[in-house]
Amino acid sequence: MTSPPPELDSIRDALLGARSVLLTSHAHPDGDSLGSQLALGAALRQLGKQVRIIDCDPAPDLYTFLPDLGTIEIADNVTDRFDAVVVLECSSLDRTGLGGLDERPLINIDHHPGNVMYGTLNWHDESACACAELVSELIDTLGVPLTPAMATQLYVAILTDTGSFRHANITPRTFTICQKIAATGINPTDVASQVYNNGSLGRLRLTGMLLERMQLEHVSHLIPDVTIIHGNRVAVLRLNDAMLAEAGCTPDDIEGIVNIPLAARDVQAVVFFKDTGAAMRVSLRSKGSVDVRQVAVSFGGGGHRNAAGLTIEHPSSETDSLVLSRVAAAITDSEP
Ligand SMILES: [Mn+2]
Repeated sequence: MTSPPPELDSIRDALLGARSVLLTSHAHPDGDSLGSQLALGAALRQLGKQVRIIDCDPAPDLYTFLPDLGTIEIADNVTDRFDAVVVLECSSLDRTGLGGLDERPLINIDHHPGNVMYGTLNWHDESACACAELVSELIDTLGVPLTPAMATQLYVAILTDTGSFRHANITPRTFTICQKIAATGINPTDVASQVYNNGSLGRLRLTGMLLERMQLEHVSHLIPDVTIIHGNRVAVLRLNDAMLAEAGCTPDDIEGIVNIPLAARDVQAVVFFKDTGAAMRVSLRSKGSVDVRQVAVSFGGGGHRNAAGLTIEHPSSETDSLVLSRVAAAITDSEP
């Protein structure tokens, strides 16, 4: 276990001294952003703070079961004044998609590589498996005991951000926090069932369609000067609105499907192209030391080494090929 970072005390003092607090997180919320905001919000409310949570996008339907999800407001802009603003899970302020945050006292709490330290106070810890790990320590430091609702929120964040305890950055701290979560009496099996066994039939149909049409690329085909045949290292999934309609799905139903091809031993990386009409959203996943974050960053995106994303404003077959060749290069680079 590492000792508490000095930032934690400053952040605690800033929050204890504030009467009104705004919490926000990134666009296209995920389990970690939602769980982290809701649990910290609940803790601050217990301390008598006036708390508002404002995100620019609504939560995916999957998370409807999260306690107090309805307290999150959706807006593009913040006009009211707050004594403190906490930005969770964002490597830069523009990730919030929220205007009007610029001149406020900002507390930046994040675990993404490449955080640009935009806050007045910054707590950036890449070793955390989820932002919720940091939030959980903050709640502890604030002296607020975990309620079952907060425990559920934090558990969903950790469960989803670690891909059900499979990804990197799972440390003794992760299990210490999960021990505290389980000690509140919540049933982790029930929570996991809500997250993973609660999808629509449309999602199941869509999964079948995506896998049926999956392309498997040979690294040697993607990088002309590589002569060794590396096998089916890159799995490529492509989604468009017509497929969503045919399967009877909403874009919410896609969450998590990108990880499925990693189940095959040969596959080292997944590229998921989502044609959203105007821009192309691309999700990248990889195994081990294959760094797809660098690929995402080269297109103005970001994320983690094994899970990253980017948006291509003017998609074309050339940009698609460029993404694939850079992913192939990331695989080649990862090999000794
Ligand atoms: Mn996260």
